[in-house]
Amino acid sequence: MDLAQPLRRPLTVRLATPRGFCAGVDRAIQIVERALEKYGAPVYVRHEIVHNRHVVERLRDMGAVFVKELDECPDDRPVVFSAHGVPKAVPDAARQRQMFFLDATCPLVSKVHVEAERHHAAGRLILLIGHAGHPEVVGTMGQLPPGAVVLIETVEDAETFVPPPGAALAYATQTTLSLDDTAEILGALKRRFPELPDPHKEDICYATTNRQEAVKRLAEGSDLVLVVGSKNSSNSVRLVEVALRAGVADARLLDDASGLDWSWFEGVRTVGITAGASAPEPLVQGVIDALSERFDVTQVDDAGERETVTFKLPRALTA
Ligand code: 2E6
Ligand code: F3S
Repeated sequence: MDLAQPLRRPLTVRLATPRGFCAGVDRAIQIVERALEKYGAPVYVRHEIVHNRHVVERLRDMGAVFVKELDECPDDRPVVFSAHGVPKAVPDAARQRQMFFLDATCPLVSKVHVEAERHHAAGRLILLIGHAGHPEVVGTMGQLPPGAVVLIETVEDAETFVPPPGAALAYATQTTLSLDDTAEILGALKRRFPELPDPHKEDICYATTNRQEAVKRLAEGSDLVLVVGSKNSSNSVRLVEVALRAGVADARLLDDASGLDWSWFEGVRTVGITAGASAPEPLVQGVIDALSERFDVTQVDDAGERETVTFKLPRALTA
């Protein structure tokens, strides 16, 4: 024993299962990687492929060029659309310019697009529960003509929304919402419009659901919950909120170990760690390593179920 070293105080680290990458994120990142392999650099990517700073920086280093709009891409290089989905006008414009594009929209987002089209074709006005300005919401609204979708962000919106006389209604949701907040909004809508389908028919995806359930379990026995993820990642931000709502005294979002602030750990004996659906696992390991340097860490893995969902890559990349 090195007597010069002060004794490190004990800290229990509880790890959530499942955490980190979902099947849609894994597929989206692979699409960019394989496109770079097959077509060489540069490969253009419209919007951050997923909302994670480290993922974007790594792909940029490999030759991906991230742009906000299709106008910024040349006609003669491949372009990838992000996992969050795009308004119909985007692939339409790419086709018009005879560009080669790969659509990395998560299949579970595409499913919402198809459902929205189905409701519209059946003459229903769609209430989309989601966050204004988020690319998934922009993409889903952009599947249909203006006025076909009304955005509902809050319980107050649900209580004050006035449908056009005689309108048939349907709803759809963003895939990464808080399950509890969404249930409240849908409850408010259902009280006013009993003909709407049951609230459990929302479009929150399996990965969002599983990560929120896992973070609730984590919150129960922890003094602090850390969520590895970027600030613009909706599902990661929701994990912080869900943990706080489940009663943990403090919950923080951090991109990586460099975001740790030791003042958070005063009086903390058990810290829970999870990661958003777009956060790479090595970043979680980096946080554990940083904690292990400072504390005498005992690691406990949560016994949650592992996920087995996978999505196929576009044929252009596998042929
Ligand atoms: C696409 C759809 C849903 O901000 P958000 O949580 O939506 O996005 P990411 O990139 O952090 O997570 C993955 C994802 C992609 N979720
Ligand atoms: Fe898809 Fe859900 Fe991930 S919608 S990208 S599986 S968070």
